[in-house]
Amino acid sequence: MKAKSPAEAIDRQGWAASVAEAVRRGEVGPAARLMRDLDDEIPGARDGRRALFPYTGRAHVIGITGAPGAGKSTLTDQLVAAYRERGKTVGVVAIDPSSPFGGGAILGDRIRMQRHSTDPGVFVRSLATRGHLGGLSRSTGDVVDVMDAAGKDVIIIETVGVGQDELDVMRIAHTTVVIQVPGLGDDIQAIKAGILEIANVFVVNKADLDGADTLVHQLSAMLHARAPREGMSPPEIIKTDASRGNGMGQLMAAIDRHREKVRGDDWATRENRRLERRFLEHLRDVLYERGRARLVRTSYYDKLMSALASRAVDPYTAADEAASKVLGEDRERWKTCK
Ligand SMILES: Nc1nc2c(ncn2[C@@H]2O[C@H](COP(=O)(O)OP(=O)(O)O)[C@@H](O)[C@H]2O)c(=O)[nH]1
Ligand SMILES: [Mg+2]
Repeated sequence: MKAKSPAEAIDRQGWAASVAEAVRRGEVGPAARLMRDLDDEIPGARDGRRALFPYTGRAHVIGITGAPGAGKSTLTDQLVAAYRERGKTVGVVAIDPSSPFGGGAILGDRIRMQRHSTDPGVFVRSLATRGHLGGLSRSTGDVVDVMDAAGKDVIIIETVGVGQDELDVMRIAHTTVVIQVPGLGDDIQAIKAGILEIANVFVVNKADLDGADTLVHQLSAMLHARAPREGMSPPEIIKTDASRGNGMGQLMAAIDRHREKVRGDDWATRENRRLERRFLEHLRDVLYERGRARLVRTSYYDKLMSALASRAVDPYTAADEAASKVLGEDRERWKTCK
């Protein structure tokens, strides 16, 4: 980026402060624009994010995951309604399986969410999975921060239900809800190992269909068979029929109980660890981007690539040496080429 003149810098700070103020007052336009600019990685949006950050950390963030078709959107919509009835304001981050130009699934979700669109207590934002590494969790974290600073009490993240990005995204949530549905045969096998580790509440949705009780029993047996983590009771299992809104009260109560549990003694430590993890994720990206940019411009890089091509060096040694070079470590370590 070009160096900014002092006047420009002051301007930008002034702009960021006014955006932050508008977002905190709950103005929808500035919040929506900031979310969009952060998702598009517009450099100026970072100033807005910086100005907002001190006002984040209040909302309870709920992640909802489960296979496509399990009823995540239906359940999210019902939860929004139920929280609104309790007077809570809600943000929804819907992670979209298709490109922004796609159709189908998103359109259905939009129509479903429509009934909340005129409610100032609800903010819905969808994010496209563009398949970029780490980008999804960054965008999700950014959007959650903006909604949090805007004063939303509860923020629900609805994920796609497939892919590795999923786990990173779910780590942003304080309470992770994993949805299972009966009738998929050997469903338990379909639970991803990582998801099991991060599930705080299980929902057996479509409880109106056959096999719901069997699934509850299977899940319960599986959860009790696992070695319990220090002082943690196994996740609760709640039956819902999201299409009719049944079970929402029980689900909210289970989420509340989990919330109370995590807001206990270790809350500050956990939150600090969460922030550290987020910092380290970005550090990884930033170091890689900058290091790579710095490296590829050098003649050293060309030499290293030639050495690699002739198999004089293996990719691991080459990467190790290149890292030493970028980090300005001892020249002795650049054994392959100088
Ligand atoms: N029978 C039944 N169908 C449901 C229930 N919840 C959702 N559905 C239906 O399942 C389909 C997929 O729901 P959707 O919320 O889009 O799933 P998502 O892909 O996980 O977001 C839709 O046709 C819903 O109407 C339920 O509790 N019972
Ligand atoms: Mg959906």
